[in-house]
Amino acid sequence: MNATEERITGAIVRSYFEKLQQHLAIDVAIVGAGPSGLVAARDLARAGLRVALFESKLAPGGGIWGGGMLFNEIVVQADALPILDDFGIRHRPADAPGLHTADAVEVASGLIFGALQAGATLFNAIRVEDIVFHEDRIAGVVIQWTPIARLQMHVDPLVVMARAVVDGTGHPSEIVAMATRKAGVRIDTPTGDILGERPMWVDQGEASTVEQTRRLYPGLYACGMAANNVGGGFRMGPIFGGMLKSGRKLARLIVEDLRD
Ligand code: 48F
Repeated sequence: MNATEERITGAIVRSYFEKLQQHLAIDVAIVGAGPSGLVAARDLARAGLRVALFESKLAPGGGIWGGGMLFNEIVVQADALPILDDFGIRHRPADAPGLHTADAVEVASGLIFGALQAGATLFNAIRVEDIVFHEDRIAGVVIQWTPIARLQMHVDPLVVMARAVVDGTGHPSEIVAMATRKAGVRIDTPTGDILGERPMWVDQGEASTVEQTRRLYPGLYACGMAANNVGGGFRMGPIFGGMLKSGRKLARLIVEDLRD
């Protein structure tokens, strides 16, 4: 016995469960491994926090891979280039002042690699289907395998507790929606609820994505398009400086909050 086949399976099972066990109670749970969540994960892990990303799809990277309408190039503004440089991702000046392009596949794979190398852990094909609500704070995430959710199998989920939960789910801001609809909390917006994304206006959308990146309720934060949707910002299409800067800002805020 102890054939190679058995050893391979044993190695995977032991190694995966060790990883999972180390992340049952963490500092930061980031829901969605798009550009903003990946940048935040890297900065948070570098600050010494225990960080896990939960991504419902098999491949992390969110909306980066397809560039603009499947032309796999993205645009990044000059002021966000230091973040790409930090990850070692290449870029080129575009034929337009202040704008640069980068290969979408290099950006997606580079952000994923950079986040993991910094010490963040990524659980893919796992969907966050609910939040944990304890004594007026968001205290964790309820997780389930994506295929189980898709097949609508009647299987109870498991829970990961976290000091900070980040909605990085993009346009739908699913996690903040769970907080307002299911927990009935008033979040930090003028109405206490999600304001909803407005049509395209690139400059406004880019600025508001970063502005709206903040703590919305004790234990609950949003970044990227989720933050923009919550705050009623305009959409912006395949330009990514705002997403990258949102991730960096979010990490700074959480590091400050968790230090208290
Ligand atoms: O949308 P997404 O890429 O996040 P982002 O960081 O970046 C937005 C840009 O890609 C792009 C843009 C604006 O025009 O510049 O849209 O805001 O990635 C969100 C990720 O969250 C995952 C989803 O599969 C995607 O990879 N996700 C969504 N809901 C869940 C989830 C969930 N409930 N559980 C786990 N992952």
